[in-house]
Amino acid sequence: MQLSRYFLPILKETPKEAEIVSHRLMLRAGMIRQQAAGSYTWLPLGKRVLDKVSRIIREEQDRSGAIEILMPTIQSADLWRESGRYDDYGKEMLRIEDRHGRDMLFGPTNEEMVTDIFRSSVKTYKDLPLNLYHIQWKFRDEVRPRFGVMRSREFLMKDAYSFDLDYESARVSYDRMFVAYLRTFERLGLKAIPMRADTGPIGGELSHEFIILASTGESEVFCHRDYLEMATPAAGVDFQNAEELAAIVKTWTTPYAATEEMHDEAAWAALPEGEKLAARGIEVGHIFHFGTKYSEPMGATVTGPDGKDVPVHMGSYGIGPSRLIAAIIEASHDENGIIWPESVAPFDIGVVNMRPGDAECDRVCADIEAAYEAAGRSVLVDDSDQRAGSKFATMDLIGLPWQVIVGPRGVANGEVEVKHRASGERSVKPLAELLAAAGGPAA
Ligand code: 5CA
Repeated sequence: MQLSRYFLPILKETPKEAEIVSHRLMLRAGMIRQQAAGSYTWLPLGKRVLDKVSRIIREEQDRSGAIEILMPTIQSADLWRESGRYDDYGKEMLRIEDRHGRDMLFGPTNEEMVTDIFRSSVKTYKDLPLNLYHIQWKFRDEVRPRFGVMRSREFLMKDAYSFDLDYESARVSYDRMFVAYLRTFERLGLKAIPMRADTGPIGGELSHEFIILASTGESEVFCHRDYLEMATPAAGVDFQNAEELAAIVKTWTTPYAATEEMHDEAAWAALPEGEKLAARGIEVGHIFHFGTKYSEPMGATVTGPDGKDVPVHMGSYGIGPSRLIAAIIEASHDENGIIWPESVAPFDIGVVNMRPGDAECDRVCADIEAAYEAAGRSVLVDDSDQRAGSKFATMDLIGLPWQVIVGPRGVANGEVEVKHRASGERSVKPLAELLAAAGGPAA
């Protein structure tokens, strides 16, 4: 992609309204644009990251056996009257009336709708377990939308819903998502710590929040230092093996970890001082087991092996891809800009053409782009006529993992300069070597 043909509205000034670094950098790097309080357009650079994050989430959901659907954003109030949540949900719910005077709402979550889908087609325990998920926009009329996409009113959520015959099998479904979440966050370059959490308006008695430690986090959290060193389950984990899943969950829930609402002062006091980690954190995922809270009032039953009809046991599992992007930036940036983990970078490589219009420089940039694109790696070529300093600043700001600098003197010698954004290391490479390495690491 040539920058001259792209849409990358970089801001030179630091936006005053942005209180935290991720919000500032997302605005400055032309990733998002505010449309109204708590609502954002995803500009091309931001959209690429959002798609990459969603793809990783999707791959790990699929690997665990969950099945993707897509439910509408606008829901009928009648479903929520059945569960009793229509009145309970309060002002956070955006209520809408259609032309026939019917009460509708913009979905803040989908427990009722998915329960309705389930009850209309699943009748027997033989079709269980089942886990349906979607990645869809939600709206919550937050009292205080803030920090950009970290706490917005319209935001993207991956929400999965599990259905099981009884409590024991529902626990296995919970463990399956728990393990899928550990893998998902690791692939996003994050260290997420599962913490016992309050269930709020979703309900139920068992719940974990997945928390990224960051000084700008909204929650106060308390955990054992051991979490910082724990190894994430490998890709080969067997999601059909209940014992294997339970063992992983046990390892990850045994050391102390709790959010402020669930904090146990006595258990905390019993920990040796050097093992305590009290910090602030960002909630990037939240999983719930709530049994028959929705299936019972909504009549979502299955016929069990004994021929009796029983309400299904359910859980729900949320991740916020839009919030995650802000969390990744909070965890990975420096004074010059964003430092993307390779797995979610909007482009893999940024090429800086130091003299656009120079036939040799243009040709070398085009060759690099073609070689890497052919190997499935994306390239953004800065072919603008900005000053060199401004081009370097833009590359650092948008945080692509690798930068390749193409100037007339180097090109005359058959060389380019390669910079690794995270370490800042630079090296001069023969062009032939760089082209040969397409498909492998760029340096
Ligand atoms: N139905 C359940 C699980 S599917 C649910 O709604 N859970 S939740 O309320 O905890 O939200 C799930 C995830 O969505 C959160 O962990 C967070 O990552 C994201 N999220 C929630 N509210 C917002 C918001 N206002 N802005 C951005 N992301 C949000």
